Amino acid sequence: MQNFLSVLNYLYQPVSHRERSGLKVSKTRLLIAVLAVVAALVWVYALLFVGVAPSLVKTPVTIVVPATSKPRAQTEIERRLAAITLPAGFHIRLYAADVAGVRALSPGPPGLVFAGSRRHAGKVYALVDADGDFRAERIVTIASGLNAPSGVAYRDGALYVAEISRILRYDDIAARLDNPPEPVVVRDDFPTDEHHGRKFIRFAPDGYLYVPVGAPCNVCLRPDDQRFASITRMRPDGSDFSVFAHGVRNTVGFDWNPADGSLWFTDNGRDLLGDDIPPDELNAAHEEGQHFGFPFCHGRAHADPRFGRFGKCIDSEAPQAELQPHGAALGMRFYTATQFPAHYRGGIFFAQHGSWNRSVPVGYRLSFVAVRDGRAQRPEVFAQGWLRSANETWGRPVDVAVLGDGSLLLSDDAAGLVYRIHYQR
Ligand SMILES: [Ca+2]
Ligand SMILES: [Ca+2]
Repeated sequence: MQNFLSVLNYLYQPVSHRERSGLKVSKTRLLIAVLAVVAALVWVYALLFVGVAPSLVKTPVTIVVPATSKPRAQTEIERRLAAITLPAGFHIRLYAADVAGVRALSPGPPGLVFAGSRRHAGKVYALVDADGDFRAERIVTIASGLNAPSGVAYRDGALYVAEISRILRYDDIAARLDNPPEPVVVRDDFPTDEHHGRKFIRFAPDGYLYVPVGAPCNVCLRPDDQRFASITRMRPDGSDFSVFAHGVRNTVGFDWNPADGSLWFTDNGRDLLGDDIPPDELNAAHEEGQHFGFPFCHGRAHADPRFGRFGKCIDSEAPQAELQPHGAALGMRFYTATQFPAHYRGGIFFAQHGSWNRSVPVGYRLSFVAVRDGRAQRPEVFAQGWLRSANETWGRPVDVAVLGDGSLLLSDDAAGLVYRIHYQR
């Protein structure tokens, strides 16, 4: 600090004084000192106000995917899928290939599944299985050039698409796959922040469209706009907008419990507290206005080291289940069909996209948690094998959907593939 003050003093002296002061500071040393000060200020700012700091431990996971348009590559994918482990009686097959960056899934009329995509793809797809063999023979691009159109929700003939700051609607879409209409802008006033800005959307049983707004940071407090770190909802035409749930860092998957109508959602835990805290969460909201803890409290009882003094864990809704830290729990669905054995009915399948900053990678799998009497039971791994070693994966599960026959679809944005899981003993 003394050196820093000396340098400042030197800089503010007239040149003639510098020459007289005898303080010898080479240009290189001065530059290093100034850079060090700037770096320190950025660090302090990041810690205090944004809540980010460089990760101390990081193992990059390489994604190795064969080009899927070649028949030989599809044979290779089938071979890899044969190595995915599942409970006895379950099978996983390729449902759709060449679906670049595929994210959320929303089944439409029979034989039609709509899909959003991540930023670089910018596309909305229709996966067409016209012949009913549970393999989409045609991938139609309904829209392209959109801003991270991650979320899609089909309802009453129309497809709703969520960009980062807009909700769009494509009317009569099933009949116009090859001639899609210009979209109607339902709302265009969501925050434009890209950090946690990608939106998973769905229609609730009550007909409202639910739209989350993630925290625009790793961890931060944004009292200036109560929409941040929330789940909002609106009528399909965009009216009657309100915040439904507070204190939600970043949910990328939710569904309603058919048993009691409660809203269940995954939430990704904050980063940079180490490999094993805090957990990701599975939450249940039973009424409007509940607070789920972020950024004060993570999991059931992890007070945030910086924001914990602004709110207590006991004053927020505890998660139904704590999930693997850094596993990145994303899309989830209640299993409401009957094809799968009784153990799975009424429970939740959820995708774990996989860690990006853990010393040993975790996730890259599909998990399940039974729900009994409105309570989540212990989570269990359902399908795994995409992560082939400590630093190589060939896929990253994103979203799940239940097809009309009771089988399960699973999207994979890294591989650009959609899989189908069915049960047959
Ligand atoms: Ca087909
Ligand atoms: Ca929470």
